[in-house]
Amino acid sequence: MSLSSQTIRGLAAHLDRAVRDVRAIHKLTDDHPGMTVEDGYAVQDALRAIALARGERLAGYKAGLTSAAKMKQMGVSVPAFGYLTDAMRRADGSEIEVASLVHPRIEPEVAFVTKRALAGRCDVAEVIAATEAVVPAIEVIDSRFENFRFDLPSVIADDTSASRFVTGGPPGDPRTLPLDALEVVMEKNGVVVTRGSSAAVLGHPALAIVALVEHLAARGEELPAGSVVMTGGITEAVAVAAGDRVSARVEGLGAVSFRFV
Ligand code: OOG
Ligand code: MG
Repeated sequence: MSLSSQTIRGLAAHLDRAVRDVRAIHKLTDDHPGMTVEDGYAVQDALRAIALARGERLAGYKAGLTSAAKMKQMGVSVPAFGYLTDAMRRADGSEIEVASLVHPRIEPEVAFVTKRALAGRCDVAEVIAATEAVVPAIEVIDSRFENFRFDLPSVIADDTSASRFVTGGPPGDPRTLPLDALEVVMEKNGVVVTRGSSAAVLGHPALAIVALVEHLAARGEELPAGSVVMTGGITEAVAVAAGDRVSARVEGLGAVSFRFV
């Protein structure tokens, strides 16, 4: 850790203001070149504390940069984790206002909903046993940094670009689905924009949860029952604008769709 606790709180407030003002800022390492990944998570924790103090509730967590397509697109080569609050959630079929976002992009994901807490070291079988359902999802990411450019400490501080998430259905049973081989198709205005397989996420999306739980354990936290976990973009993310209708279909799982206005 290289930053003082005062600087960490200041950077979290700076990021929170950027979200509220819908304004892009310099990536944090421009002003704090010695910032580490640990500093990034400390800023993220402070940002989460601001959101919770405002009355937002923790809805779950996200793993990001878990597929080769995403790592290549963003120039970052290790996964990163973030939190999700109820204020980021939008219903399937709803409308999302582009004016509330800086430069939104969408990515298709498989989301897990947990029914039992997970803590410490676990494996894929334990993740599946603790999972209530898997659902098709689209994450709307919106980096607070200019030109959607960042490095690992900066994107971690920025809650890994989390901004909105939408889950669809019907919910699938993780015990019977081939979770490591689900075909995924994402469309924008009726045209296929990306396609891929859930295998793109670390070979098996439950492995993103194994890594998340290990990350939480190292910080003295667990993954609570009832969490939504976004396991990471299966394909590269795609920019969206007002008027776009978007959807993602996951083989064996159904679909999720909504509109940007
Ligand atoms: C960072 C967040 C990545 C994912 O699913 O890979 C992410 C970003 O690309 O802005 O959410
Ligand atoms: Mg994502």
